[in-house]
Amino acid sequence: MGQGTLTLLLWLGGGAALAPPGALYLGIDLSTQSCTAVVVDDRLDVVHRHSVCFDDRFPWYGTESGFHAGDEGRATSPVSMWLDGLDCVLDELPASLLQEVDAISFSGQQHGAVYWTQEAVQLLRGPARGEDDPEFNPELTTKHRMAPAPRGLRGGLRERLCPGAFSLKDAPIWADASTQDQCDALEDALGGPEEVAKRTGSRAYARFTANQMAAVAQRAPDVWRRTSEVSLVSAFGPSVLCGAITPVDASDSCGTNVGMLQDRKWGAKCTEAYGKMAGVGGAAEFRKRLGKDPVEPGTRVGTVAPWVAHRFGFRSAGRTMGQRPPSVFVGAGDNPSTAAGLGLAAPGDVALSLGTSDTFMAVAKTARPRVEGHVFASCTQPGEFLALLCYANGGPSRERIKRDLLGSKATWDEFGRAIGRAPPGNGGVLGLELATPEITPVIAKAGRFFVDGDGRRIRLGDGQRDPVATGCRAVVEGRFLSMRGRGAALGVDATGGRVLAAGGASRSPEIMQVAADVLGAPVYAADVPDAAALGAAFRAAHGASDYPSYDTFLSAHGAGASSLDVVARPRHAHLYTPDVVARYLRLEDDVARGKWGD
Ligand code: XUL
Repeated sequence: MGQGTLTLLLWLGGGAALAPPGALYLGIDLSTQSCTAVVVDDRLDVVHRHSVCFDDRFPWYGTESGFHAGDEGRATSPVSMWLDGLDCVLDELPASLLQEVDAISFSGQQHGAVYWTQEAVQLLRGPARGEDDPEFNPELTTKHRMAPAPRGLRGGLRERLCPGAFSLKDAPIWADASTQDQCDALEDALGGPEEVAKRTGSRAYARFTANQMAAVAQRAPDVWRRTSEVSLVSAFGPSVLCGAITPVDASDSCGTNVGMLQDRKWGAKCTEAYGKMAGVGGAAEFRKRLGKDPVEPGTRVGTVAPWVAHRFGFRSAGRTMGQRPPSVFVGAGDNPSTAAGLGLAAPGDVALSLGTSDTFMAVAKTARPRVEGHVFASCTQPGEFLALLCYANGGPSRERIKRDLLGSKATWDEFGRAIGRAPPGNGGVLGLELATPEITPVIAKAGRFFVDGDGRRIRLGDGQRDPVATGCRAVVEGRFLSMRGRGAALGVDATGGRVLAAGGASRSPEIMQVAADVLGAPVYAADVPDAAALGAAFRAAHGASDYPSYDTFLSAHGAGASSLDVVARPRHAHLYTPDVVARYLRLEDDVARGKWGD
């Protein structure tokens, strides 16, 4: 009996229902660099994927890797660019698929947020029946977006919502490092970094949303005054589709420093501390802007609004008898959503995501928050957790060493071949490449830091036989050595388990071999590169099902971790001893403590 027949029988039989036959589920990832949609069918097989890269499609916004780096560590993305990305992705999905979509969920870059005005509620709601608004031209498609839309061109998400719905046109994002003062004030108010970590899952981090909000209040009183509510990116997408501001999930609320890890509400003590910061105007003012308390994973937060359904061709109530618009399930941060897409569930398995930022994570039944790293609520299993290390210098640092050593036109294949030329263990040479300031550990400035096997500082080119190979291998080995050393304390440990890899760099066999050797476990790769969007599609399908457990839901469909292929097995693990790991952590710590000078 084929899987399809089985699905149908189980569904008709009325047991723990698999997804209804013919149903489609849409996952959308609003990430730093792109907006990506993945559609899965009732067997959770991917039937379509589509991605819009912000820099390439909307060059007039002038972003690099999807954001603007400003002074003093600031980093923002234009909200209107996110709306254009969402608009394009939905507009370019085949209409025949959108018509069959039953449920939708989102993944969003963590920590970033949009600032809504009072007017947003009205603008989001749109015309009641979707089609009756003469002001807006529903025929306008994203084909028009091959160039900047002329002023007054109506019809798209941006034209409807910008500028009126937002008090801040450039949203602070996770790459922002400018709010250390707010972080210090929070830690002082609560009694130190450990206290903040115990409550919120992380010590105060500059990129976390509440610190960003307090900084906006201080720097731009007018913006703060006009802000009625703030939504994390993972709640922004659902709000646009539902035509109403929808709540955030408990996992993403843990990326704010004001969401409580254990009781999953906005925390009163933190709110009080923020309320006292310059410009905020008191705890009540701060609390008001956080909106509704976070909700548990799997919560249905609404249905697609009539005007959105009309614009993109989703099913809409009232057009045909008995037709229901797609349900929208609460979004989640991109890292938890990636874990969901990889089906990360078994103890011992860790997820390795190598994108703009590099992350290393594992699920946990109990939380062990520490001063370094993060613990978030799980986005799939109420009551469980996800421990995570995040490095800001993922893709950008590999990109920089590749460009500097191999030239601006060098491909990732050439980078891989260079790694392959240097021996595993790199003759003792260790390296740290920082294209931007780092968050794990916190390092305030970019730079290139290399030591030889005796811990002496070296410069690439001074005496190595093949400095290009040594440099490329050092940077890749270094990241995994750091993850192994720092992850163990947080409970993210691959030994004896598996490494489930995702993200751009997971496509390089050489990088994956280094991961297997250094982390000491076989590496499995998801055959879908867009694990965060896939996780969102899986979560939507699970939300629409009556399976209580996400993991049983995935395994009933033969999806998730069990379906991944092994891409590298440890071959040289014995070379990466605890001593090598300790040497690497020392290198990072020395740089973090400023021992390398300027
Ligand atoms: C996680 C973090 C990044 C962003 C990237 O804490 O800051 O991984 O989620 O989108």
